[in-house]
Amino acid sequence: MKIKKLVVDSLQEAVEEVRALYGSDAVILSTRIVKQRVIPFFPFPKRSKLEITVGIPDKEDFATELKKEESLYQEISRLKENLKEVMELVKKQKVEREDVIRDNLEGEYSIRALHLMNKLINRGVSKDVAQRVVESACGYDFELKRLDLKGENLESLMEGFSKSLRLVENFPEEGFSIVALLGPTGVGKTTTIAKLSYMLKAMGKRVGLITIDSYRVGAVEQLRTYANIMELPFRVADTPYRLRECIGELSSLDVVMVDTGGRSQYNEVRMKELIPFFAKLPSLKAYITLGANTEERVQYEVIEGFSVVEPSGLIFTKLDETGYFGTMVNVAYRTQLPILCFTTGQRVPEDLVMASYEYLAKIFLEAV
Ligand SMILES: Nc1nc2c(ncn2[C@@H]2O[C@H](COP(=O)(O)OP(=O)(O)OP(=O)(O)O)[C@@H](O)[C@H]2O)c(=O)[nH]1
Ligand SMILES: [Mg+2]
Repeated sequence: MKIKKLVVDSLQEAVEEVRALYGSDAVILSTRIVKQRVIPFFPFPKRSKLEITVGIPDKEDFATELKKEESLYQEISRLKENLKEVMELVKKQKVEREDVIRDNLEGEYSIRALHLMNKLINRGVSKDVAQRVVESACGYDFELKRLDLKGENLESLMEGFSKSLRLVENFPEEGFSIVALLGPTGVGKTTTIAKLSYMLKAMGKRVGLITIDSYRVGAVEQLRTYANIMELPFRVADTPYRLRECIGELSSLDVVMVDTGGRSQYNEVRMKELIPFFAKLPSLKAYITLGANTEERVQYEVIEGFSVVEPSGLIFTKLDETGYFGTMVNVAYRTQLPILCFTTGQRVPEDLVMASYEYLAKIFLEAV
């Protein structure tokens, strides 16, 4: 922008002159009253005039601006092109993966069966597990001379899962049971206990809550709040002895849910702390709680770490935070631990789904 100064008689004149001289883009930046000699070189008389400072936008400014914008657009379209290439690559890789399976197994399975296998693989199920699941839903088709799915995708997947994965069948158990949730920090143990307690109460079961988590600030209050809302008896047990006392106090109920503090599987001391709490506790069902969005390798480490207490099964939380449900299938298949339930969001009590082969099949077929 160029700056010019003009001396005029009035503001009205200034506006007109600026417009006439520099066009409509020019702007008056400031004004100042100055005294000017009426006759040049004679000190007197003097009269008041208006000095104005005018800003005139450079023609080049606009051009540079335009150029900048143009290069920005070019950059965006270049990025778009790159993104397109990446997407193409991903698609190609998928097809290549499919081809690998086709090459290896084409002679053995029908196209339908291979297609279902690929659906599983693309959502993170390992090849060997996917093959095992689909194979167990297949029968030999003499016409095709290949293994073919016995039913439609949904029924086949349900059958395949039912033959390869275990689910907890009798929850809650008949009579008195203690249900403890163990797992890493923040996976959703306390929230899941609240959801399960609500469900059990709605089923007409008498439920009590105990927390042994006096480690984290606010942990006791978190569970106490849920207990108050649901009007359930609540106890805090900070020692293994006190836990047994609390269980004794609540033994006339059907289910006692025990919440534990989250801990890292790498912290051996914190892991071993769990042993005296749960060792030789009759009617105990301990469930390892895993985030479905956690890397598969880490999930095995978590299971190994928390197996200081004999696990009765697995709970998968935060299904709403991943699209790769295959990890859960791999973990449940390889450990052969039964799945109790899934959680699908933060809402208590809504976001809880008890494990079923139908639900598992549906999430892979995007039918939920
Ligand atoms: N998106 C999502 N968030 C969840 C789910 N379940 C629990 N959360 C959230 O995860 C956070 C931790 O939940 P908590 O229940 O306190 O987890 P925790 O395992 O008891 O945590 P610690 O006791 O500290 O180990 C909270 O913000 C929950 O609302 C779920 O299924 N999906
Ligand atoms: Mg907790």
